[in-house]
Amino acid sequence: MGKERKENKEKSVDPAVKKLLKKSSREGVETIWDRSDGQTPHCRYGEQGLCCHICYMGPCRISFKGKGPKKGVCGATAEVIVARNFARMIAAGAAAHSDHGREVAQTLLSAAKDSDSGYSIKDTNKLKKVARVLGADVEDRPKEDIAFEVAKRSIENFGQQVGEVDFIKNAPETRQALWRKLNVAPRGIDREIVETMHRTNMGVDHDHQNIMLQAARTALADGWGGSMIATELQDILFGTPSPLRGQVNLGVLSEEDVNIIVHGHEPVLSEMLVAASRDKDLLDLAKSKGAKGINLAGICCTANEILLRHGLPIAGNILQQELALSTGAVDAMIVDVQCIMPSLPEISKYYHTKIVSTSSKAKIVGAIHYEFSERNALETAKEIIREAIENFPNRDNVDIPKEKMDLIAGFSHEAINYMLGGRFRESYVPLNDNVINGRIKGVAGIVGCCNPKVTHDRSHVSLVEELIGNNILVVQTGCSAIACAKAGFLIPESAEKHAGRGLAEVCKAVGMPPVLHSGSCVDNSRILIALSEMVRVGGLGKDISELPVAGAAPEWMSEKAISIGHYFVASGVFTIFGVGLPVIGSKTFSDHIFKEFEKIFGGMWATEPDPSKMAALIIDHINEKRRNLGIAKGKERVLYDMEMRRELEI
Ligand code: NFS
Repeated sequence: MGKERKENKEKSVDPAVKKLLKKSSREGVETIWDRSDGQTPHCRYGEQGLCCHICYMGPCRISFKGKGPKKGVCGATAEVIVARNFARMIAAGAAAHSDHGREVAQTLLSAAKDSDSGYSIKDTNKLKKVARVLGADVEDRPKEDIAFEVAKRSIENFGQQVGEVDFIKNAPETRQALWRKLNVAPRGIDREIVETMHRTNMGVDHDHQNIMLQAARTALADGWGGSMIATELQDILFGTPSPLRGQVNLGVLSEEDVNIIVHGHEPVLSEMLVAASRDKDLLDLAKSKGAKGINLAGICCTANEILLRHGLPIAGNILQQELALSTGAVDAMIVDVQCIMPSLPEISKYYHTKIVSTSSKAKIVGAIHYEFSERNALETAKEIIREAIENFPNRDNVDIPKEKMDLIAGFSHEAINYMLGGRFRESYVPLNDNVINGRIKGVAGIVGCCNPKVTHDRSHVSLVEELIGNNILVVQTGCSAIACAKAGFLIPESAEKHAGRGLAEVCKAVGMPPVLHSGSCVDNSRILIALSEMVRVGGLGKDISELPVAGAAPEWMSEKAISIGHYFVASGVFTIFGVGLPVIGSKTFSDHIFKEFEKIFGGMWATEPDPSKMAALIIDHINEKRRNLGIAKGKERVLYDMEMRRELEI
């Protein structure tokens, strides 16, 4: 792989990336692809999950070749080593998502308590809906009181020692019953993460199956806990997304405006930057420096957040963060937490960009630090934007690629409900009906990162193209959504061009694209709720595991993706990861999560690096679920009569 990768592998399918890679190379700027090449061949023990550095009697490795060691120094077998490593990835991923959720809950608490906090409650309907799930009284109470209780109860979900995380009540009854039977219903978010870290210490849990049950409880504490708290409470604070138009790719940067990129994950920061970027004094200051205005664009999941709620442009996904600087047109890149490369200040030395860190949890040597909190949010946001404006005249060596693409985003669970059922009878019934009649064969959640070990964006784009061509409706989040948006799949016209006949008919009737952008990675919780709603509406079985659905992360790299994968599997979804999985070093462990898991959870893991084979696995799985439901034979094309049209009309 290493040799092939260095010499033949295309680095990206995105022309904007290719152009800027040439520019970077000409200018002697080292990028992630250079460093990735420098790491090849990757350590095989690490790639297969067979390296153990949990204690210092090692590090140990397991080798199945010749006389190499078959056990760690302590006696740990391959399956124990792999299980501990995998569970720790899940705990780390769950911690990242959940800490994000905690910040949001604390922001909601400030908004409820303190009218000067700079944050307020934007979506009262959502507030009431969430409050009801949490068992809070909503009648005749000021919204601040309800919000206070929602925030407090959400914060308690983190430290709770017994009981159950509240939002698992959003899952179908049968699924909740299974979790209780297996003893994996999460008690408290922090508790499950801590217990996984304890159990995977040297000398504690030595049963790979038992470790994976706790890992499931931890992942569920993420998907149905921390991530869901992040999504639901962000909707309350910043508004529930509904479909809107936007633009994507590095061509959204402007020669005439002050370009500010906001990069990271938490909208608590980006929402304030959006507000500050519209400040009249700052706009005047920008003009006084020779700029036309202020252009705020995003990278990574923060990009998805500001797109979904404000229609602001996305400059790119994770692998484009360094290249954005290479355009020479970014006056400041403002970062908070997660997926931020430590190389940014180094690259900024070649250009004029200021890298601004804002979280006490995430400082970078070489960046300017502006501490950001709910208390000083707007003022800090304005100061940072002022830095960017002052930097505008220092631009030099500007070369912005022309590539940019339109997209529609904002398909929250609520928006899908409304879009399909209309204002007066919001419902998933039309979706289920179209799945039952075979126009839509099934639904696939295609999510996750990009990874320089494989061609950037290629697997996302080719997998999604094949799925929609086979009448599978695709729901997306994270960097995968950005990849497919750049390829032009997220506009309604793409139904005509790329979707199969049945799916195209539905898209046309509703006016939606065949690929629905649902948000950032914490918004994968929206997909969990959508799946639960499909079960609740009826006709497709009693549990998520019976639905003709699947999930995939074709270019994953982050521990967060592993946590997402595991909570989808533990929720009953067949989930495939591309690139590779650090588990294949143990056949016993791989068989457990690739095969035996289906009998335990009704969902299982798979790994397949080839996007076309991945598509085939998803299509086969969906067809099998359709056969089990007795809906395998989709009706031949039926011309719409008036009643069917009404059903599909908004
Ligand atoms: Ni998700 Fe968002 Fe992208 Fe991967 Fe990183 S930005 S939280 S982890 S790389 S999809």
